[in-house]
Amino acid sequence: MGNDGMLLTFEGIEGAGKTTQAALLARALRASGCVVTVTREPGGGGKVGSTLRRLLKDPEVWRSLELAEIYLYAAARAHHLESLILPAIARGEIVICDRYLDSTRAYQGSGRGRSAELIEELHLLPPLDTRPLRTLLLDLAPRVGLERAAEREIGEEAGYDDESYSFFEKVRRGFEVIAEREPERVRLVEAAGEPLAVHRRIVGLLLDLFPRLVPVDSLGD
Ligand code: Z5A
Repeated sequence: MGNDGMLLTFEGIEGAGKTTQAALLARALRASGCVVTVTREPGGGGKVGSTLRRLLKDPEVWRSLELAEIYLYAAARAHHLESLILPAIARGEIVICDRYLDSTRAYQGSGRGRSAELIEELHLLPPLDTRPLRTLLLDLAPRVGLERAAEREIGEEAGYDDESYSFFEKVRRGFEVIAEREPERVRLVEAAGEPLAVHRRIVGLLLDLFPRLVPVDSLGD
């Protein structure tokens, strides 16, 4: 298709379907001729990313952090950008990232009430000044998202699942405020319904960037 390299991100609360939708979109984009790299935060970018992910998802660790949590997410993101995202964009690839800066704004800023100014200031400095061209914000009631995540995680480490619904309501509202502030970049997607129905909504929201994009269930492969 010959698009220039770019960063697309998925955002939303836990269980909203970001990972599922990132995989479906990658399939659709590849079928249209794009080279696609799918990655996630925290955790993208090899050993440093996975080590920081383990640390940031450990309840004993994150409960003990204050402003340091913002710096740790920023450090993980800076490494992710340098080691994976920016080189892929430079090669002309479409990078799809499952969570990015808006998660820091919504979780650390709106959810935990930590300094929004610090988050913004850090993300003015290279390489953290890299912004997605388009962000798909999957919007879902926290009760539904946490039920989905709990079903999947039976027997696995649950991470944030003991957070209260009110915390996730604050996070959801934080995402909504970002979408209201930046409507051109951030597109709100109704995340209820079958995965393929959500995927078709997302394809519709990307046709201005990828006019030949076709939902995976219409590919006929
Ligand atoms: N975090 C942060 O605080 N600050 C930051 O800056 C960043 C992150 C970058 C990462 O957790 C945690 O890091 C996250 C915020 C914090 N904590 N929380 N909450 P993670 O990576 O382990 O988890 P997650 O990002 O929240 O993703 P998730 O739980 O895997 O959810 P998801 O990717 O949105 O959903 P999914 O995996 O595609 O789907 C979840 C389940 O629902 C699965 O069984 C699917 O098959 C099912 N599913 C998916 N779509 C549907 C539909 N449409 N209907 C029904 N069922 C569905």
